Amino acid sequence: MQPATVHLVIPCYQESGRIGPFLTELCEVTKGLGDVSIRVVEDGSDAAEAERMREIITPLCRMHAHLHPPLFLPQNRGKGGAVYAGWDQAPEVDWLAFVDADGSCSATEVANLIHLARKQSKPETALFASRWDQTSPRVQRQWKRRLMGRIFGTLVATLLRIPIHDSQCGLKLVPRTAYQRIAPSLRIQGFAFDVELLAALHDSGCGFEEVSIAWHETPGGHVHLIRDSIRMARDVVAIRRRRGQH
Ligand SMILES: Nc1nc2c(ncn2[C@@H]2O[C@H](COP(=O)(O)OP(=O)(O)OP(=O)(O)O)[C@@H](O)[C@H]2O)c(=O)[nH]1
Ligand SMILES: [Mg+2]
Repeated sequence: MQPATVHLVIPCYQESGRIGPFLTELCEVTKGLGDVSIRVVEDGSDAAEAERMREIITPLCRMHAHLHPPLFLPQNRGKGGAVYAGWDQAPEVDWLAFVDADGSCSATEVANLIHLARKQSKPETALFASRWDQTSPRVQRQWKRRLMGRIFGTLVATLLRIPIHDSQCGLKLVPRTAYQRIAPSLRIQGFAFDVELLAALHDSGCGFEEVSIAWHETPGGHVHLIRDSIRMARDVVAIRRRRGQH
């Protein structure tokens, strides 16, 4: 039997300094899996940055047929906007996925989650990588991010009444049919897009599973702990309102 097809998007904003080693490893690790395609979506960085990304990605595309040419968005949309732009390019695969560009979640973890998706016998279940076991030595994060992650996870679970610990981990696999069903309702393009995606999947009857992974924080992150957390908390309240929760 043919393995389920997977399209993996890497959303990037100002990532030329970090993506090279991770993308190289990811291409190597996934080429043996078969029926996995990868696309970098460059989210409206400036022309010099786009050029640097081309210089890194073009030689890798020549070596790996499953690495598609990058998609350059003319304007910055935000992480969610970039993920969705990439997913919309693959309307026929079985699984849509994304992974962060910085390699905090290794290529091996990506391969493990793909294996798990392919073994999945349950109907329509999304796989969300998770750093929920924050005491595990496999999860290396600064204490500030650990704490914020825990507070935000509790906020999401409580306000939306969805039993999740870590909605923000940068690796997820979603059944394509489930995504297409909910795509017209998705509004959030920034860092809280995963929360809206989770809520919409849940409300549409698609299950989800949190899969504990190893995580090694990489310096140079874009998420501003205070400013982005406030924005994201507001987004969670807006999602709750749109769901008609009181
Ligand atoms: N497309 C797009 N991607 C973005 C944007 N900002 C961040 N990203 C991507 O989102 C992913 C996660 O961002 P990071 O910078 O790794 O976030 P972080 O501050 O390290 O936070 P954690 O990884 O959760 O610890 C990376 O692949 C980024 O390139 C944006 O405006 N647009
Ligand atoms: Mg990161």
